Amino acid sequence: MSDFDLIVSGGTIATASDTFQSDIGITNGRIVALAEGLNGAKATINAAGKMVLPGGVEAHCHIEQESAAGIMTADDYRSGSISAAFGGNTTIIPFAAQHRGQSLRDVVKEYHARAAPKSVIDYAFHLIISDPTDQVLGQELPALIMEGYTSFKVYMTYELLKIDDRQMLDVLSVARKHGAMTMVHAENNDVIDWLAARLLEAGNTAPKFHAMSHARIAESEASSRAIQLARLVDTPILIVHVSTEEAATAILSARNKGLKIFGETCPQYLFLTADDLDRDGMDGAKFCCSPPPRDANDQEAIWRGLKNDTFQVFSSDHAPYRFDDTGKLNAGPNPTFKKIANGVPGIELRLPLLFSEGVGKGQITINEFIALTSTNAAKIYGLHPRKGTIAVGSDADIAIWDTKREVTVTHDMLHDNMDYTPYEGMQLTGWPEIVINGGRVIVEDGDLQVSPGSGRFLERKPGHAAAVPSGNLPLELDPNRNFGADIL
Ligand code: DUC
Ligand code: ZN
Ligand code: ZN
Repeated sequence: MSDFDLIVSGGTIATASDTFQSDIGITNGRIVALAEGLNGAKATINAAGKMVLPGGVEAHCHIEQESAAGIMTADDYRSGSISAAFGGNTTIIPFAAQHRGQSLRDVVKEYHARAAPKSVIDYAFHLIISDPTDQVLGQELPALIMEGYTSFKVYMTYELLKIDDRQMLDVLSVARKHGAMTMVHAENNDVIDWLAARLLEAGNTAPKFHAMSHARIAESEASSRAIQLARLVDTPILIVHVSTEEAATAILSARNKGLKIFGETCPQYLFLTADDLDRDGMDGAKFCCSPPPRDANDQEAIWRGLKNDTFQVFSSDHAPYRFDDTGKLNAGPNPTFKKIANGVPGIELRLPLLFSEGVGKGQITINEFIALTSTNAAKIYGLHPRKGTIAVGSDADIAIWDTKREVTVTHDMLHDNMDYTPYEGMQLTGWPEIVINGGRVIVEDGDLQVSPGSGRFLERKPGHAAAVPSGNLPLELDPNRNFGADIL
């Protein structure tokens, strides 16, 4: 009789903290042994000469989600999860997005119906709260947190999604009371609208003006404000998709005061700039996302932030809108920058981009890479240690990488349902070749090995947000930190 269902033998394992040689013994979807010289399995994968890493946890992606303007993403749970899997991911946490007037409970039900028959990898949902009514704040949200929907995103911009500061305080206090994590899209809506109105009045309609209207001040002001609101309520927040040096500095300085402020950034802020929005004709629309890509100085600051613990999470913010009338050009072939669907794809390239340009070029270590792309997200969103590491007892979620493989990125090689990639032509070194989720080999030999619907929904427990380590100093060092907490 075999001891194990599967052994991964001979590889070099790396986690967020260690790099070591070991075989991995897998039974019933979990890692049950880490030792050299394991044998006795129904199947063995020889990983000699390869790096064996925890599968990626993609914690910010928009899949089968309608935008507030009613545009559906190009990827559904089938293509989105398959593309994620080919990119070395074993868990996705997309959004179940509430639009105004909708019951959160109904939204969650709908997203389960979308994901369950189609996802090929494990998944959880963050909620998007755009309508924090008394019913939502008093009943639906607390009940959903208790049922395991323990993270949600709020928007400080987008006319149809944004909440005001008072509503933000309400949401944060529910998060505090029930132990949930709040993700914040931090951009000042009035600044953006004011600038956009003036640009349009002057006839400046091209995609590049999207970047101008989303001024960096809009992001840094809103980030600082969100930090102060979180400080007032005394609850953690995570500021998503940070693009500027100023916003990164605000996060790091809050962390250095011991506040539980977390930061996320994305490939578009390392590898694209505002100049990409100024490509010929409407091509710049392919690069319109919010916040927009910035400049070389910001790119450097974002790299620094990945190294110095400003950012704990590196996500794709995969928001796939095709370059046609179903997506980017939904409002016609020549829309003003205000009418271009916001978002860029990146779910399959997130890990190869950061591996090649970060680990390969000495910007970050392999262990930092794993922390940023898997372990920290699993911790912050309540999935660790089941997800995000290679350890006895964890799910067997593993990506086996050929760290020497050279790849020239073309859209054709990707598995999403898009018609372009912003990273076309980039030369990358290192690629995930075999991907295992819950002990199932899901990608091997360039092929998908499992059926849609075989991914599992991941239940989470509330309270994890309070347990996540905070910034660099002990909490007591900020004397004002608890202001307001006692009245909530
Ligand atoms: N901005 C968001 O806030 N969400 C999706 C994509 C984008 O560009
Ligand atoms: Zn956002
Ligand atoms: Zn997003």
